[in-house]
Amino acid sequence: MKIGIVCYPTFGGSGVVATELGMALADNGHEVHFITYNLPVRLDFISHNLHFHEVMMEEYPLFQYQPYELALSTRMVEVVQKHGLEIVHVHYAIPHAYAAYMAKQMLKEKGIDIKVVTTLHGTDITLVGSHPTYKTAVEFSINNSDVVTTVSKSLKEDTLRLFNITNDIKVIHNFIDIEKYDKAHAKDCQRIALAKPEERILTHISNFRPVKRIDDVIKTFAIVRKSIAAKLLMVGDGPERSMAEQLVKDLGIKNDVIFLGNSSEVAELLCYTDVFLLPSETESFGLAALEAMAAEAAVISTNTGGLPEVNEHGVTGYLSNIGDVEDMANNVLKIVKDDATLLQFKQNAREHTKQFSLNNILPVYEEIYESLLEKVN
Ligand code: GMT
Repeated sequence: MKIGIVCYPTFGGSGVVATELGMALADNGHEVHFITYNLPVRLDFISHNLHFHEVMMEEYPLFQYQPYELALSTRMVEVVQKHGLEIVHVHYAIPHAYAAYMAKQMLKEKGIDIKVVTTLHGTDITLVGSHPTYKTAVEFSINNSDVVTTVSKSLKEDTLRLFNITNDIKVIHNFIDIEKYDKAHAKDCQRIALAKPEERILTHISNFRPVKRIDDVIKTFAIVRKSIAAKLLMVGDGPERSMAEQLVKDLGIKNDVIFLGNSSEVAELLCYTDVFLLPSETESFGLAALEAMAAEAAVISTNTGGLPEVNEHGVTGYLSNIGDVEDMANNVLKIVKDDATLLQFKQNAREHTKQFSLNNILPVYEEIYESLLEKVN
């Protein structure tokens, strides 16, 4: 099949899922075309099956805001026509689903019936999409996509609760290529470079936005640090980073917290991790937690959104109420109290990820594309 993928090419989860999906589809023999404003950060190869088309913006003094949707839909029309794409799969509704709808209408005038699959990822529904500024357009583009998917049951419920949805919504959980994490494990994991043998390693990875509650990561670690020797790895960057660095200083734990910035070597960094912290305010799925679990890390998270679908309480880690840093710290201590308990949680976490393996989820997307094309023929 010839498939276009539209996503944010950054470190955010929706871009990661879209990129991993595109690479897996190309690996499976499909022709995949990424249509984005930059090369996606996780795109680690370009093959004869994998293509990248940059969305170019034209500056003009009249524009206070650049009309990105126009540039994107124009580029989609060009790429679909030039390469004979059959499907465009957009990740994150804003503005991608809207731009895809416009492209579909423009192509219809040229006698081309392009099918649009929209995958909703989270904040495009919960924090941003349902805001009155965007709600009407988001609702319209969801209802006018050929297929709509959400990355968790919880996000489907949120979508139905927040919008007037007339379209069917399929739940397709996010996935990971588990083997990638095997390879990282097989390499010599140089744990000693970051922590002493007796120290436990806690990790947080995100885009450091307020929704991630970075201060709770640090407060949880500060409580844990009072009882045991440990290091905290902070991976990522974003608006809350300077607040986080200041809080670390204020709490007197500067020597035990390492800020590593953005990294595309996530599997390699996670191979050090004992416990992954994700105390988010809301999380439609929590891909970062799943990646950590694949690398054999236990997960301490909040119990919001789709997190209970990923992190099994008392098995792969623990779930706490939002903001309950005492509970989160106690849960960390329960897990790391001895090597045998820690090992059990780590093994459970790894085992649990198998149901989210790429090999299980990829055929589900392929079936959706195939059924859309059967409707055309
Ligand atoms: O919140 C992020 O880290 C980025 C955001 C995105 O759209 O890039 O993530 C959302 O999509 C991810 C992939 O489906 C999910 O794993 C995240 O839970 C979701 N974030 C939120 O719902 C806050």
